[in-house]
Amino acid sequence: MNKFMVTTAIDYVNGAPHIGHAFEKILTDVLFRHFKQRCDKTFFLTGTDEHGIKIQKTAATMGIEPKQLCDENSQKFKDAWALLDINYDKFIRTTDEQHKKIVQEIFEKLLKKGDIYKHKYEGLYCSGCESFLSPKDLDENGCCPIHGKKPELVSEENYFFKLTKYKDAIIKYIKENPDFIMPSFRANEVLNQLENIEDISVSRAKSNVNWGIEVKSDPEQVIYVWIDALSNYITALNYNPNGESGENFKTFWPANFQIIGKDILKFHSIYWIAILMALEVELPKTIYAHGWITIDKNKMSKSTGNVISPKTVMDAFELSEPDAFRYFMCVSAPSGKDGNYSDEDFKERVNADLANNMGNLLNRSLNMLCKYFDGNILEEHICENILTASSMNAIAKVKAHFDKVEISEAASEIINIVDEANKFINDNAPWTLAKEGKMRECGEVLYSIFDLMCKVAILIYPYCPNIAANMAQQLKIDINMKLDELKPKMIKAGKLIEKSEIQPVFLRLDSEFAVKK
Ligand code: ME8
Repeated sequence: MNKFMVTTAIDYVNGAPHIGHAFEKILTDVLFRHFKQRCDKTFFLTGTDEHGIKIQKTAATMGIEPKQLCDENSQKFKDAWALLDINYDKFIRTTDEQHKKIVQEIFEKLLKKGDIYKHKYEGLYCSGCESFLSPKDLDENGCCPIHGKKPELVSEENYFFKLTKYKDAIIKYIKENPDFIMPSFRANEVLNQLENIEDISVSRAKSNVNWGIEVKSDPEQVIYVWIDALSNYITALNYNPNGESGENFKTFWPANFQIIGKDILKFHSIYWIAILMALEVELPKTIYAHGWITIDKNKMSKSTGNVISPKTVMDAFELSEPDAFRYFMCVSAPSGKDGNYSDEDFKERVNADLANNMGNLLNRSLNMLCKYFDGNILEEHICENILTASSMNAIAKVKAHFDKVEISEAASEIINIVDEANKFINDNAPWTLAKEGKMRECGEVLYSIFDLMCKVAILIYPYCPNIAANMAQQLKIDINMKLDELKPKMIKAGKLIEKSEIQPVFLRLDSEFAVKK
């Protein structure tokens, strides 16, 4: 693989980021950092979605201009991602001039092609989804099943996109490309939704919604959020619908993975794909839908008052680095399924995996090396054994999981070899071997732990970049190495560490809980 691109959904800026948004950005960042270890040219795109009735209304309620609300809240997302070490290459805002201009051109191109047409329409509009719903989408109370609110009856003359024209091509594409929708159990859901699709409204009358991108050839209409929002994935790369696109588009498109939540899969695997087909642009390789994070098993909502931000968790546990939170978010849900955050689970899981299991193993092994060998690895200690095989196998397993965006499952493979190494050290008791004067055997046991921990440091790096860098420093390896460079017997003979250089890898979390009960 010589290039890799990944995108996240772009978040609405009518509120501040919460741990659900953080979950998605962390999963994507971990995936990205993993593929950076396999590939030289990489691009990670994220950003904020800033137009639409919801933002217009929130700003009006606050008595400020929508742009001011967008500027303030978009910055909150950037700050949160900085706090969580989200290593994106570009942060797009749908209020960026370049984005707006290209969206207008995309719209005009589809209009000229006849894929967009004007039509008088009456429909039920959910401002939560920023979407028209059909009566069969509603629950038994006539409410939107996602937002629990009754949609508004809207009657307007709008532009429509001929989604139905692409129905058969999309069905065929999904059936012929089993990796297109991940996890695969979601593909049937999309195929079912495709059965009932209709053409979709892609503009709103300016008299009803003014916070949007104007239709160039008809300024009384604004381009309605989904065509605006979805296009971000290519406007960010400087796609040009009428001529030669920018270098980033030529290098990175199509994206390898587009990571989004399960609630917006329909928009991505149907609407977005149809738009790309209409533009005759290549399709992304995989759309991956993650599940949702609940808090203490409850849906996060402003009305329940249980929305927590990643910063709340970091502050409550006095974390100076985001590694533990990143790790927990990744392991909180099996691939594509919902996960749950609770302070107790967070604390228990990271203390067990990162402090007791991984951190202590390295720490006590390094201390023994100092105690018995003055921190030196001797030529006679260098060996291969069962742990070498397990760690080399783990690399292949981790890669295979990442190919399917099984980020939680990949973490389990890493922790499994740490467990195995803990068992190995306990079974082989280097402290007893030292007491019995079996120094070569003692050194071999310690060596095999360090050699395994080199692989662990590199494999865990995407999840816990700071912890991994600390481990790599103590093992004297380069944290930026590629996965292909991982080999048996990476540590050479010589001084590995001074006692004074040994540092704990991760301290147990024992502070106050984040959510005060
Ligand atoms: O949908 N757990 O924006 P958004 C996990 N602007 N993920 C969650 C979550 C939770 N509790 N709550 C939200 C939008 N998300 C559009 C996207 S893309 C062209 C436009 C996820 O701010 C959600 O599934 O409502 C989505 O992927 C992302 O956060 C942004 O949600």
